[in-house]
Amino acid sequence: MLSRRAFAGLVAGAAFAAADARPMFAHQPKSATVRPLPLAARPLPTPAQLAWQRDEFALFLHFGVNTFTNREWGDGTEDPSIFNPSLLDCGQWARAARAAGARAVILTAKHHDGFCLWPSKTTQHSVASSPWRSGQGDVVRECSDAARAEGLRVGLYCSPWDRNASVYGDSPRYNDFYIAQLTELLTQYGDIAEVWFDGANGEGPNGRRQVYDWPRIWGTVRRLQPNAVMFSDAGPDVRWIGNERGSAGDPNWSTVNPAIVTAPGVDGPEIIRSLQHGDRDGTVWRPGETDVSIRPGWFHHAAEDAKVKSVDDLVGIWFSSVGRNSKLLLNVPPARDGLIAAADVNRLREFRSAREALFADELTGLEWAWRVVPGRQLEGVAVLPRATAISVIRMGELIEHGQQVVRYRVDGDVGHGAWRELSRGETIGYCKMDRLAVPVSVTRLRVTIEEFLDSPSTVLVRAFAART
Ligand code: FUL
Repeated sequence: MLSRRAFAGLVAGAAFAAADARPMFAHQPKSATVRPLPLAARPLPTPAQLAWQRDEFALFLHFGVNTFTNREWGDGTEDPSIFNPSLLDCGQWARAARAAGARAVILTAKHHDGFCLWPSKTTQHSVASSPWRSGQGDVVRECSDAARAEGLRVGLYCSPWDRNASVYGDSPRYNDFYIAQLTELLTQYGDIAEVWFDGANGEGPNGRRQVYDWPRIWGTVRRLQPNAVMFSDAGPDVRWIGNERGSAGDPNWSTVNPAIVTAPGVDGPEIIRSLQHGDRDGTVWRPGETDVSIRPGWFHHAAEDAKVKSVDDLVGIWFSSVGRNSKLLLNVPPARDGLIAAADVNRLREFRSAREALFADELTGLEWAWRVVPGRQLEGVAVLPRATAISVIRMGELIEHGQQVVRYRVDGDVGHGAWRELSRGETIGYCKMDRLAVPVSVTRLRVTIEEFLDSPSTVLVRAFAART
């Protein structure tokens, strides 16, 4: 029988735990076990992917000429003179992000209109041609400096689809152009944590058809920012979650079969399934990022100021993204004056308060006693100091050692040894959160890992009491 806070896995009946078991949750003590982990032949995250996942929550900032034209997709013919965010204060963006509990921001350095928020040498279609700061300004610089000053990591979105570039569609020339833009972004603005490649392309049948040189593009990012993760439908490091509603698949594997989604911007039911759920037997570690806007649109439109998502909606998204082994990238678009509107700033603050309330009363110090039960299942039981109404259960695998849990169940002792099922699910990964519709008062908790792949690594279980 294994008895420790976090259980160790089992291989051929032998107990083990990770030698370097880093606690997933800061307050929990390091596992005392020192026996080396016999790593199964399963994909594992890189340090950059681990850091990305541990951020849990990042803010997306859609800002550019669309902010001034009131559009979602610009066509590249915008006059740069319309870009004049007279009160622009990236410190306000960064403070709002930090106050919301985000650990990174991702800025649209270039959207599909091709307008660059930095003074790129590759094009006239940029802030340098605008009246803002007399053409001397650089939003990428101000935003990245402000974010770092608030302790946030920086990511950049640079749209491959470019409706302004005259060389777009002349594939070799545009690939050179795009690589030159990425090179500017990845060499002049310090450490970049994430590079975001969206898959949109609205060129019609007579449109310009660009063949992107993805191996070269990805190779350039790897060379210039080796610690950055690259996001796209096809990764290579982080995959799109397959919708823009804030809903990760359930189950959600961080592993994928790389033969299913091979390039950004390709559609189809099997592709969306793989993006949503990952692939249990996938050979590549490519966790899903859930991007969703706090408003109906990605860019700020004054007409949507009253349509900012409610706190309940945002909390629901928290559970269907972070709570389903994904990471939340919540878009909060700055307005024309260069500031995030008060409605959004306030909502972000309320969202944080709502999360703090949900997770305020953690049952700390629970001792989990783990044992093997017939049928290759593992069961952990913890006795609560007193009967407590449980409202949320948060579990996490030590994903440094891969994702292993296929199915689990959580029961509570509702009195005199009567077990009642509280939740069940498929996959845990970095984080699985189950919110009980009605809090249940229990004296003991029991977690059963009903099925795992080859060798489950440490699973940490946290329980939160309902606020009375
Ligand atoms: C999509 C774009 O077309 C949208 O405008 C937005 O940027 C979204 C996050 O990605 O591909």
